[in-house]
Amino acid sequence: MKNIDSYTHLRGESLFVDDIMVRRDTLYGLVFDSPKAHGKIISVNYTKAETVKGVVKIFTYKDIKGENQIGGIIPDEPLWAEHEVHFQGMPIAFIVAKSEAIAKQARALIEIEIEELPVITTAREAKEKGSFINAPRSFNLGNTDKVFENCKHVFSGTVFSNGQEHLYLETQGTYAIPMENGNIKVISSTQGPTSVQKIVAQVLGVAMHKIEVDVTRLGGGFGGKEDQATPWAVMAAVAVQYLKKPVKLILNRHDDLRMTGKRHPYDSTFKIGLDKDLNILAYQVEFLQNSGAAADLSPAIAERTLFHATNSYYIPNVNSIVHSCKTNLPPNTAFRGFGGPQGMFVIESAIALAANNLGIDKRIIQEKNLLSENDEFPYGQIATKVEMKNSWHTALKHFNLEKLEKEVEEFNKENKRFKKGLSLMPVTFGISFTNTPMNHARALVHIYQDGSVGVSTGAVEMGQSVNTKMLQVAYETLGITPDKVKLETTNTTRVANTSPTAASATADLNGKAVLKACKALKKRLITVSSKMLSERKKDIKFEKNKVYLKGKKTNISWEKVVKQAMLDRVALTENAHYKTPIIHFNKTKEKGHPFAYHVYGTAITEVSLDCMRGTYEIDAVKIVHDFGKSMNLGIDIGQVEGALAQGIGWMTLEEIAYDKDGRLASNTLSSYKIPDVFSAAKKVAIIPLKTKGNKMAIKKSKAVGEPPLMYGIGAYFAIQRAVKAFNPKHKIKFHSPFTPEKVLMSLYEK
Ligand code: MTE
Ligand code: LUZ
Ligand code: MOS
Repeated sequence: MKNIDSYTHLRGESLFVDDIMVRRDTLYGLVFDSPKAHGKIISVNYTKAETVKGVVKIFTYKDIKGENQIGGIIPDEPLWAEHEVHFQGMPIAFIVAKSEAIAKQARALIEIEIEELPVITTAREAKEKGSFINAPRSFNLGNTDKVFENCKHVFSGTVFSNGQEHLYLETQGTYAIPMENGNIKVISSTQGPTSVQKIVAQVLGVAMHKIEVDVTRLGGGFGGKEDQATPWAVMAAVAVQYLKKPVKLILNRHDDLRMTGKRHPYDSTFKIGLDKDLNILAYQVEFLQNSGAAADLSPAIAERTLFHATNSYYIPNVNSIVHSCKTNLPPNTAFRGFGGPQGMFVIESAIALAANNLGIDKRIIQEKNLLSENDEFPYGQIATKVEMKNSWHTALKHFNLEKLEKEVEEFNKENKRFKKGLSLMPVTFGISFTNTPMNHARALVHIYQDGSVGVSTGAVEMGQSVNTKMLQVAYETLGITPDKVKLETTNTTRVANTSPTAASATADLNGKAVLKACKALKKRLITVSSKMLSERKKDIKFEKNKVYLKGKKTNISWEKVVKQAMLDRVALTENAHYKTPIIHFNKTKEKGHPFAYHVYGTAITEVSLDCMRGTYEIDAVKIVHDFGKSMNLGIDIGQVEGALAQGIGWMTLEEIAYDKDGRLASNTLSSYKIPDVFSAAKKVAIIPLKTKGNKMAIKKSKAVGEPPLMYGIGAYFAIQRAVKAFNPKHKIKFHSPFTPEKVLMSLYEK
């Protein structure tokens, strides 16, 4: 089944926040933000700005009726700065005017005096100065200290991975509308409608039921709208509360790039110990997460880094620790993989260093240590239904790795200016919010009296096609045709208290709720049909809008049954709740069973390097991926392709640069390079791994949104191999992205 949005997308008819019809009295907002990364606000003079014709009001923290607080996990983030600023781009005031152009004019006239304080931009510096968001977390298994002493080989090193801009095509935005009695409707481009509702209520000082949040779809989120869609919605709502007029705020790309957080840069150090047979016996790692100026989702992201610190390997002795370091950058936030990629890059680097120093292929160490059935993760979960080795060996065989390796070797022998490199990247990613209480969802399903169906869930459509999957679950379960089902907008008055659309778990959680609701409705309608036919319930089935008796089509249609149900006064609405069974986690012991299941896969990456220019091409990425039993392979393959491009971009091109004053230097698309058609892999082959699927996944179709991003890590190591083939003296480093500039330096390093 095609993505149900493809028709309107192609015709430009899909609605995003900026496409919503606005009321005639709508006002437009613009954020005034801090020009300095750290300091005390001495004075702000709004007088000149306020006199600009068309400016209605400039809002500051003084206009807040409730709390000036938007922190989700830790209450450490004001909506608008009061007496201090902590990053460049930190919101200070909100200009509301008759048009955005007027608001822009006014913004330029605001005068601010700041007494500057020392600026921290790196995690390492923050750690040295003792600047942290919260206490560190540590996951441990076995006894590393003792085991390192007995290791034949021990290597240690440092790893840096940079941040990443989400670059959703639709920037952050909201449209807030006053209803009657002080109620406000907030249309938002958010992954978390309930968090928007909750924080709006908290800042306005009103009850949550006064705030209705509605989301049609997002022009991409990628984690960037899990928490950071909230402030804009809140600002507009504060203005609506005061002015009683609709207020619209769509960030322009410059404001969005400057004011919002990104993927967290990580500074890490590791020590890895192997025995003579290349078994990894011990692994010690310290992660310094550059959290930015407020917590945002950093503590949860730090936690997931620890969960994925050993990636797809079984290591019996692990000592891992993560510090969330407070710096003067915009608060960094969720980004596809949620700290997992950062953790995996470090273990892959550790293995690459060991292999390099031992003069062997990285693949040998990887293969030797792959996760097996019943292995214990450092967080206590026992790995079951493990598909790691299956995906690895399938990839080796299906794509004939031996031949590929020989070809690369021969190519490198024959060519001087061009070199090729190969790498393998295994991925093991846990599915579930690591915070157990978040793993629940609801669905509200109406069957209308003409037999058509409306489905509401807590899932937000952001391009990942979750609505298509929800529709598939509904029509297949009810036994009707897809055209009978409509997916409604995500709305807090229809489905309340939802978790954000995140953690790749949305289709599982909401889909299971849809399944439950539809099963309950079908049961009632089977009862109605059994009366109509005077036959036993268990002999009746619905299929494609027809009633079947003992496998034979009857002359009774779905519509007829629904009509009869109305006459019999049968409830044609169902509201179902689903919570993931089994999972639990003890944060004191740092042990438990946090994931419903894991997703596995292996990627082979082939690159060609131009050793004169330092430029490279990704020739091919060949993937064997564990989809479980995919319920929509077209959509799922699309997710793998998109995530892969994003992962390769993070590892190779996308270079976030803040200067020492905390100013975003890469603040345009001419200074921040995102993957394009030239940098995309020339060939991408994706083979679904044959498995029995997993019952914890919706229709045994495993979550797919985030795991494939980490295949992109393979690009780093493939390029590294090609560099090494040209310049054996090159001392390998782990500092991503591996931009052509860095590659060129490495090629001619002595
Ligand atoms: N795909 C598209 N097209 N756009 C997006 O914003 N977000 C990703 C992934 N795939 C995203 C996407 C992220 S970060 C997550 S967590 C999942 O989708 C969320 O959706 P799911 O839980 O339905 O997989
Ligand atoms: N968000 C969250 C996430 O709150 N918890 C998670 O575990 C998570 N994982 C991936 C992406 N977003
Ligand atoms: Mo995705 S980082 O869970 O929004």
